[in-house]
Amino acid sequence: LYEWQAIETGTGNTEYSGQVTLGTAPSYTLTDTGRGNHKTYNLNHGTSGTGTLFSGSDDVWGDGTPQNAETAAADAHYGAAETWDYYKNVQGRTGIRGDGVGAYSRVHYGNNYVNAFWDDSCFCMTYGDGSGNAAPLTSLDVAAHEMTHGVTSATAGLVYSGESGGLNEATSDIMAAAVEFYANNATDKGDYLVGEKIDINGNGTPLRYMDKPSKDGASKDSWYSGIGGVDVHYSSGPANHFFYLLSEGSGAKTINGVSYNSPTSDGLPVTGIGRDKAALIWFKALSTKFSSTTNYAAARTGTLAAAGDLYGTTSAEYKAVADAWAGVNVGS
Ligand code: ASN
Ligand code: ZN
Repeated sequence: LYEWQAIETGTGNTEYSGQVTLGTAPSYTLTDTGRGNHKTYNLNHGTSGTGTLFSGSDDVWGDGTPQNAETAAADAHYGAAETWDYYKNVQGRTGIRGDGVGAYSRVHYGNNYVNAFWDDSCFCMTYGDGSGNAAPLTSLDVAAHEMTHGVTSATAGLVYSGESGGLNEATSDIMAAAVEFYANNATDKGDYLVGEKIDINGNGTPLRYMDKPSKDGASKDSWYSGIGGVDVHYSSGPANHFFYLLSEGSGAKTINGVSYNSPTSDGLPVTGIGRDKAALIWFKALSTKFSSTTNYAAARTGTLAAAGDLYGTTSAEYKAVADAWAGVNVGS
């Protein structure tokens, strides 16, 4: 009869995702009335409070350059909207807590701040402007990564240290890839790279690679006893690798112009089931099987249970989950 839709009247000239439409409120603020009133604020180099809600005399935001203060806001607002839409339309979850309530974003945090972060206490995410205040950390995958930390807190609550910390980080990378493919943005196409747009290394390389995590020089490709002692942004590697293998399978492949090669630790091939099914399995495991202390062995059990619920225990999907975990040295 009637489908309620987000109202998108704004035009965002983003730095990383080209020209996009934005959800705004009349005459005019960055308040996404179709998505839980998610708002975007300008910290203007401050480090506390909410700063100032972005407002303007027209409904055009940013000019695509970091010199224009609205540009980072347009990127952040767009990233929040795509993440909202992904969780709502694909995973059936409305809002980070599943209660329909929007979070908020803060951009232009501090000076030369080369990071972005989610904070449960403000239910908000924050973005630095990067090195020289010139490379904001506001790309779509970073936005989805940070907001997913909020989703993880509201669901499994994976403790942010040891193996559960690696799984927490991997969950953010996995869902960031899922959101990026879902958004299908012509300027920032879906990939299994993390942070490829923000040039955080200054040489064009991404922050992380999901097909072969060790390509970043620090992440682990496979589980080993003692991986719990590694920084969570690197102990995430086996789970990111698992997700790539489950989605795309082992071996060489080019997707949206990016070449991947994903060898398994056991040398056995994995046949992928596609990223849409893989993300459904991961999110179902996160939201109904994992707990705060889930480790790699338990993540295997939980994702197998999720695959069994979704596709049956005799399905090709169930077998692929087992094969992909074996490919990163988890399981029997
Ligand atoms: N950007 C980092 C992350 O989301 C912030 C942190 O260390 N938690 O992982
Ligand atoms: Zn993170």
